[in-house]
Amino acid sequence: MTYEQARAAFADWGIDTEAALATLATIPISMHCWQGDDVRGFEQATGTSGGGIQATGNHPGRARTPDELRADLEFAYSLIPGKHRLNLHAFYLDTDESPDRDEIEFRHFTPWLEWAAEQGIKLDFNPTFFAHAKADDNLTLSHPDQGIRDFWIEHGRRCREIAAQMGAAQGGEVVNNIWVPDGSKDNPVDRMGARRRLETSLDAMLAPKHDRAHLLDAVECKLFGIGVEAMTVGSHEFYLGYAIRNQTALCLDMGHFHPTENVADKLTAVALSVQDILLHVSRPMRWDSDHVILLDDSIRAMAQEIVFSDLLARTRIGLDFFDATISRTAAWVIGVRNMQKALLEALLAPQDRLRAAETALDFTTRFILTEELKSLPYGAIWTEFCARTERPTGPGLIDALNAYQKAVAARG
Ligand code: RNT
Ligand code: ZN
Repeated sequence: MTYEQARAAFADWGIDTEAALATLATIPISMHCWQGDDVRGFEQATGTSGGGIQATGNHPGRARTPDELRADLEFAYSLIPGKHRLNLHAFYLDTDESPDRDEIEFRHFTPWLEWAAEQGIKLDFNPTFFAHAKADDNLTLSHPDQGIRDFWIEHGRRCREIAAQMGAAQGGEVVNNIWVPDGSKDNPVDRMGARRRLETSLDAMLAPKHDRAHLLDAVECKLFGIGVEAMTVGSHEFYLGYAIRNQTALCLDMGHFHPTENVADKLTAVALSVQDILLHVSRPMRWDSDHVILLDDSIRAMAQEIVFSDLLARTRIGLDFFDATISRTAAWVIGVRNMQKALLEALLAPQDRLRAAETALDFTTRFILTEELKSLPYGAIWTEFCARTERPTGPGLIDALNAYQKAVAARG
């Protein structure tokens, strides 16, 4: 089907495909750097991330240096329509020095800034509270030892400073997302103590004021992780309350809830109390497994909630998955494009009609509508979106992805 035919099919439903394409082109996705190297970072040549997060698989081609990672990113962005962001973790610093986490500075990230400016890509940032000897007990900001807490508070402060400087350099907001692995494998007896310590540490970390135009702090909750099955200190209730009290953004990671929970449903509920929302779009399979996102119902529901509830301006869309069993660049490309496809489908929905049926309690019509809409020619609109920005679809995409994978497979 040609674009013009598809356009007419949507016009029959009162939908303007040009308007949908124009909106889609303005939505940046913050692509996570850590899919490129299995969450290893550049502090040490080997090692695992710890903190209950783990990439599994040993596919050839992992980026081993900042230059390799940047080359992979450039390739990935070249296959993704639109301009997007890069979400950088602190342990991806690019420097000949070996600063500890409580010693990092803006200058350790200058090569990233320069590269991003060249590419026309804006950076987001994250302190790294894992993959470090002082995090081996899965305790950082809530550690009973004041010295360890102070170490991580200093790391967090420095990351906020770095993110704010990035924002100033880029001329806009940088999201700085705070996730700590803190928790307990077995039933703790002092949950309150741990939570009070986390709160006090976060308060100390967030005390220095930065220009809101350059820095948006976010906090990320979690239900559980491997090794912290009994309690996560920074649970959903903890951070929801914290974000409301302190006016930070709240990060909702789709893998951080019970598998039967509908994370898309949470968006509007928290939006009544929290101004800014960060998403970690992910795909949990039985646990927080961080599979590459599919164009599945959970992603569609999330996109629909953002669009239908008019939350585009208040929601920063970041991705969070890491799969080392397939081409890492293909994982990025397909993941980001899936998020865009889901947004496109939401933008192409006849909202007024759906709402009218619901308001009239005509659930039969709403049901018929949602099911009939599934057969509309979204693919032709997506292909047009890609064609206009000279991005391949179909066999051309497969060839490009496979050729790059072949070229990086020789990396040791
Ligand atoms: C871990 C969190 C967190 C990390 C990244 C690497 O469960 O989802 O966002 O995945 O910070
Ligand atoms: Zn996450």
